[in-house]
Amino acid sequence: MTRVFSGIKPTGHLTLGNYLGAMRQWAAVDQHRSDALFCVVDLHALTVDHDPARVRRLSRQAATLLLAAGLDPELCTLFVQSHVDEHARLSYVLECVATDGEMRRMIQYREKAARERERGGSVRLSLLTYPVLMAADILAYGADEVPVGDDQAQHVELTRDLAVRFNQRYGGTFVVPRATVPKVAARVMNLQDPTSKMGKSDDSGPGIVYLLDEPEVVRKKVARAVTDSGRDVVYDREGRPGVANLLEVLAACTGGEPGALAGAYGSYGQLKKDTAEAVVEVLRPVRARHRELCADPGFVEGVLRAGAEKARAMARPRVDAAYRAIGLLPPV
Ligand code: AQP
Repeated sequence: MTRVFSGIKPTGHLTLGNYLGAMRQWAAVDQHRSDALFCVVDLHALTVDHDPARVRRLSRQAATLLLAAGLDPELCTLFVQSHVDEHARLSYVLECVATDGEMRRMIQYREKAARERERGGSVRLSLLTYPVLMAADILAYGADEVPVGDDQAQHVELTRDLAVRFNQRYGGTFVVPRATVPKVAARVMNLQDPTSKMGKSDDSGPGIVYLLDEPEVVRKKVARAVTDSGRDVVYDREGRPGVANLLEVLAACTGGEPGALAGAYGSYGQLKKDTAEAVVEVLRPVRARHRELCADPGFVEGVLRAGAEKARAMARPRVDAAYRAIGLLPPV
């Protein structure tokens, strides 16, 4: 059976981008057709300036929202990365296979490092090595597929390179995974700056729809979305990124196709209204289930405990094999 692994980083409140680009697909498709593992990758949240209490809170919230979005612990394994030591163990070994040039070429590193510097901060070494830890997350489980939004495709490509290189040098240890990117909403853009991705750790609040936003807040954010200078509704990602983003969100929420939807609108106003309502409807059941789960924190904890145990048992043999293959003496 195909094994699928994917993760979500507790660096902020989860967004519509996380939902449409990843979580929805995990719940509706991936967990049903594969042996699937989903992880709150909290170690990755330490790669930028962070508040410890907030990371803990967001980690619990992300796990709760994943369940609210439809992940079923009977069908998949849901756990927190730092609860399974194998991720950090394997990451070090993979650092001995990766090169610093590869790390410095990663687009996300360059963008995030530039942002840190602009804010006058320093860049953590872990931000540079982040893709290696991500490779460890995936390779520890022998995952065949990694469903991600297209912003993460480059990291999965690096994971493939590291797996191939390790296997060639030290013997076949890792499965070489591939990224699977959704056909719609692979990159939901910021409503205030439609040339940038809607990212949960961005500062621009009004441009980001959070999964837990009240319906009125969603309506306001969509109503204020930046559109383009023209008046007619056409689907043109390059020339009209703001309208294209709204059409893509509407299409992702209603099952339509952005180009075809464009023809149905004569004005931006109606497009915004319909997009806002479609988003509110898509998020309604997630918010309702999230409320129920918050009333039963013991359930979420139980899921995470069982998930970590299962994940540990799955990862340990392969990580032990990698340690042996690369030349480390097994414990006596
Ligand atoms: N805007 C987006 N559109 C489509 N997919 C997205 N994803 C994230 N943003 C969008 C997908 O959600 C999954 C989990 O993402 P992540 O939390 O691991 O990290 P990220 O890609 O770095 O997401 P953010 O929200 O932008 O976080 P920050 O701001 O902290 O960097 C992934 O599959 C991702 O592709």
